Amino acid sequence: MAKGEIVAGCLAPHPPHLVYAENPEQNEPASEGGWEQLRWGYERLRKSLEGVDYDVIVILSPHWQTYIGTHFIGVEKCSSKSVDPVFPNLFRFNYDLEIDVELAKAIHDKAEENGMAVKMMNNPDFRVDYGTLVSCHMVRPEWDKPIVSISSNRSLSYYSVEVMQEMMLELGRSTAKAIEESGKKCLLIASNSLSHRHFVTETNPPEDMSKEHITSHAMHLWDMRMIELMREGKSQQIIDEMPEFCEQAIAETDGGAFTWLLSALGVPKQPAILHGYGTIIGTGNAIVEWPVRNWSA
Ligand code: 2X7
Ligand code: FE2
Repeated sequence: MAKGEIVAGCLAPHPPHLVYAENPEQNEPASEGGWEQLRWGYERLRKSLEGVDYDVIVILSPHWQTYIGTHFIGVEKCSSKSVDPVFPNLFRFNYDLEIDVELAKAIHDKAEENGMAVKMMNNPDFRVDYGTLVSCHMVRPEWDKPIVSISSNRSLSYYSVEVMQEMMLELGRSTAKAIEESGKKCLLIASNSLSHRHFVTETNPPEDMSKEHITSHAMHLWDMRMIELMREGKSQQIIDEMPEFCEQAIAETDGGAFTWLLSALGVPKQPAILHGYGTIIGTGNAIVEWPVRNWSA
């Protein structure tokens, strides 16, 4: 069997506003658009992935929070309605998706072999979190690929950012190894915003772009710093600066997804491609791709 591979890694943020603004048939609320800068960024990412052959999407979302270990959905078909608890006015999304349980179990087993606390989630009534749904929809609205859904172990809240980093670095290595052994071609997604300080009131309508901006200059500076490091291929420096970034920018990287992604990609020195940046209710969001398929061995 040929070795499996990661065809690309993506930073793909999940504010429900993006799906709301797209007006897909799965979502109940209707909008007049909004957040075009980011939606055009997603368009560029989809264009870049057009024609790339892959079998499965592997995604880690900070909105499936687990406190004892990392969990993996172990149910083959998930179908229900997801309502965002904070923005039920924007996101009431009907989904019907397939899980690659075989690959999920392979990553689970590899992580366990390497000393991590892990669990397969076998509840058939489990509601898939909106972070996973939004990022997957924006990257691949056709919903024609199975996914592997990985929880965010809240080791940062329970222990410290350093513990979170160590665990996500190991989970990333285990993910890469399991993928290699599976023979499958995978697209990896870290589903998170960058700076994450948001406004506490909503405009009317929510898509009024005359009110949308970053919450503070400090958040802007942090986002730009992180994006420049990605564009320069300085992944190790990103990992080294992650504790300050998480603390000072209240960054959503606290869920571990970004560290996991960089680790699974082998802490790349190759430059990432920025497809778009924009704010959503004051938070900073970047759509970034690491086109691993184009890198020579
Ligand atoms: O989950 C989110 C987010 N990360 C950022 C902004 C707004 C809503 O939801
Ligand atoms: Fe979020």
